[in-house]
Amino acid sequence: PSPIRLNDYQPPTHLIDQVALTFRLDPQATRVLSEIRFRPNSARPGRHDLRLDGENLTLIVAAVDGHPVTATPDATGLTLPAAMLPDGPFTFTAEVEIAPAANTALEGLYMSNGMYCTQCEAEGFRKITFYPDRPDVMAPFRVRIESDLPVLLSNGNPLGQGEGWAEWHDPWPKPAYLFALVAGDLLAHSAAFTTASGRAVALNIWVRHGDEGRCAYAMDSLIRSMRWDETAYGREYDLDVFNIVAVDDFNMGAMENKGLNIFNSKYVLALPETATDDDFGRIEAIIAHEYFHNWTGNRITCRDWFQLCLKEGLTVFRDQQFTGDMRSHAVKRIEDVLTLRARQFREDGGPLAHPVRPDRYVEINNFYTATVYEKGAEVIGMLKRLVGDADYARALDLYFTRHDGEAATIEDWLAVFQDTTGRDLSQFKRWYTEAGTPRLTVTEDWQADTGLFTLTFAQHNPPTPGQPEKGAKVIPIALGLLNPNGDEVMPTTMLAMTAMTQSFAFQSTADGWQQVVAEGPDRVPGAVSTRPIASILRGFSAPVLLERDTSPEERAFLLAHDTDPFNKWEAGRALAKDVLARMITAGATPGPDWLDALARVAVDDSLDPAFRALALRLPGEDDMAQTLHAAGHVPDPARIHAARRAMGDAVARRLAPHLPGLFDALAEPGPFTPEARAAGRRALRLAALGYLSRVDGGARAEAAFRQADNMTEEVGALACLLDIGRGQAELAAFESRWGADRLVMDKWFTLQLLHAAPEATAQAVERLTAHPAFDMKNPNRFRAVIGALPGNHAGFHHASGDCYRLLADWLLKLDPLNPQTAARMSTAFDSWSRYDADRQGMIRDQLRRILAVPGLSRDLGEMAGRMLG
Ligand code: BAL
Ligand code: ZN
Repeated sequence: PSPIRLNDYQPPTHLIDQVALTFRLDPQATRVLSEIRFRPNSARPGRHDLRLDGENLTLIVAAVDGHPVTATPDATGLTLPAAMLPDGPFTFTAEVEIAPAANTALEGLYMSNGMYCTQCEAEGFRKITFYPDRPDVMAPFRVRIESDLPVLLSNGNPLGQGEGWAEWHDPWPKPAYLFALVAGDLLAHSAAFTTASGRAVALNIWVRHGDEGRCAYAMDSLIRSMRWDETAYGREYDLDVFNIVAVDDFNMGAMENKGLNIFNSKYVLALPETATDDDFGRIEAIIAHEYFHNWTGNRITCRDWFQLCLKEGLTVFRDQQFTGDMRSHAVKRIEDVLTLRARQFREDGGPLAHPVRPDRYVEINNFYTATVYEKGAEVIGMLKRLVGDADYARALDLYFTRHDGEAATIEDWLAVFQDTTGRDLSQFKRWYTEAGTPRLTVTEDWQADTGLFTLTFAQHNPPTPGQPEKGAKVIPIALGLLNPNGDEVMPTTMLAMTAMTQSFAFQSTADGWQQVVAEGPDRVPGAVSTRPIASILRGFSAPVLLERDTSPEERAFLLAHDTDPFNKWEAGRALAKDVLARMITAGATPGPDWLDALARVAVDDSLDPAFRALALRLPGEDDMAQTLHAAGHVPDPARIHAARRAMGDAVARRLAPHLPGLFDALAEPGPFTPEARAAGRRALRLAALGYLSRVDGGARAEAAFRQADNMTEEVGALACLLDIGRGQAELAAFESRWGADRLVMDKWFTLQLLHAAPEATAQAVERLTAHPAFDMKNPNRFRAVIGALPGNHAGFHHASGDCYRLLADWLLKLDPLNPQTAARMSTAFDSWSRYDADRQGMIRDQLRRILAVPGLSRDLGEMAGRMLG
């Protein structure tokens, strides 16, 4: 199929003033009655046909102002010729039939465990009824649901309900992708919220019977999110009710439908004994994310799907700010950068690279990517750093007032910053339109006689598919300077790089170190000083690959002294990656300097335990493959695996004297609480247990598994045992304890795959997919096994190629049922060009095999085609 292009955008021919829908629910034959009040759009002068999208719909009857429509639908919709449409407003009515029980793609109206639910973003509404299914057509909706099920929900406020029916009205004009409907035998966990201006809001989290006791943390997160958006952004909730529904079968994490968020149950349900600290953290973040969409996404939506980052980048940025405020900004930043590098840098460096605002797509579902979401958030962070907090706040206020109720574009977004600050953002806009991760190199110059310290940066913007050449980007570089004694002598200063090569000079003055004009009359006479140590790109101020020729001593110095927590961690990370790279490529062994530096961090009680846990985490194998490839090596997965294990053993031996004390001292007294302080202590305790298991043969981990009273420690101890090749009895005990709990069993599946030995990974896939509890129709379970496979880097890339074949087999099995999830999982193949010719050939063979299958979905076809290039 030919791609849809941004440049071809045309405003809609018709707008909608009002939608009324009636659903007569039935698993095999649901009837959807629609009454849509259209009017011609003055932005498209003249008379136009009206194109209505519609897929897999059986049209029973349709009419315009009561006159039957004779046109017949085609495979993608129905065209009402201009000649049969009145000149002014008119009402289109239709009755269609759909079969929710047969809908395994989980787009449109479908069923999950006897419950009806919808997923309409991006283009699912066209599977419900004929409609202009595009985000720039916004309308208020009235919905009537008829069903015997006890709980019947839709968007907006309840209008009324009776035996077998309920009616809802959403007064806020919205695009069809924000429509939602739920019907089921559900129970609510309820609470109340009063907005800053005094509106009483009923809050409900709807779940299946038996799950109502697992909603407290999600509700608490929702209430904190609602309050935070009022104080941080001045945004209040705008309906009388806010409903959340948890559903087991869901393609995404959650969906921000107006007033009726639908969530993957994984991101709602949590008890200490069933959910890990990471689960609690994700629940808090995703509840916040979906809630924040109420303003950034719903009240102001996207003009077209090319603008997806307008709502997603901004909403991710907002949820990152929220988590930082709730927990720790330093830890959150490190975690976000780890994710960015693992997912987005990988994407940006391969065949799937695309701009934050893509300019073409075949299937929009394939663009819910790390680039649109995570890099989209980074771009907003850079904008905020460049204009400063006060101007960012003023620009956001203008955005909310200027575009409320509209479907906006990235141009609109940048215009509010230009209008607020007077800055020209045309160069900055390249971050939205050009793909690829810039490489930033830095060289230092020190003039002892003048005391002038100069940093010269050069940016290189590598070619990406369809974009061979690129201009200079605006790169905010946060810089601090330290004296050799470890004192900070210049606090964080934001440098704005705008040229391909640019120098910044600094000098010690009576007021400390300052940026100076290197050449020119306003140069300050230099005071006698010593060469400073630069802390560059503090807080990871731009999503670039910083290439700096630094000595291990300087890195160790920054690890010990940097006042910027991100760069302190980054220095340790860079040291570890250097050591590991030498182990992989030159057979080196870790030297005492690095091991001692790591040990000092591990036992430094002045540091946040969560930070120490992150510092103790070794670089991942995929990360090392990416790094080695970027440095011009061909990564060998088996060597990377062996070296990383040897590195872990060396760390364990060096830390051994400290580990039992660390492990014991970090035991949390009293009952489990999910808050960040306790979670950070558990993270460090488990990091210690991981290394301890390598020296004590797993004795402590076995005891910790038996004694665990929370899932974090239960699954953490089990992972320690599997990591050293033990834990079979514990796996069996875990299964017999949790066999009936789908969410917990997902962890059981994933753990076994992640910890399978490289040569046994293919067998693990075969064994786990043959397990009676493996259900490919449940996206969580499919992701828990097949989606986890690339996380075992050495296993997935085993020289036999067995796992490549298995992944392709499973993608082809899933594709006819659920193309969206199949396409998402196929990205495991996107890193093929890093590896040796044999592996490249085997992966490309699998991609060709996929492409050759008749009837392949548009989703998987587009992905396989792009990966092959
Ligand atoms: N809009 C799709 C799910 C999310 O990003 O919130
Ligand atoms: Zn979102």
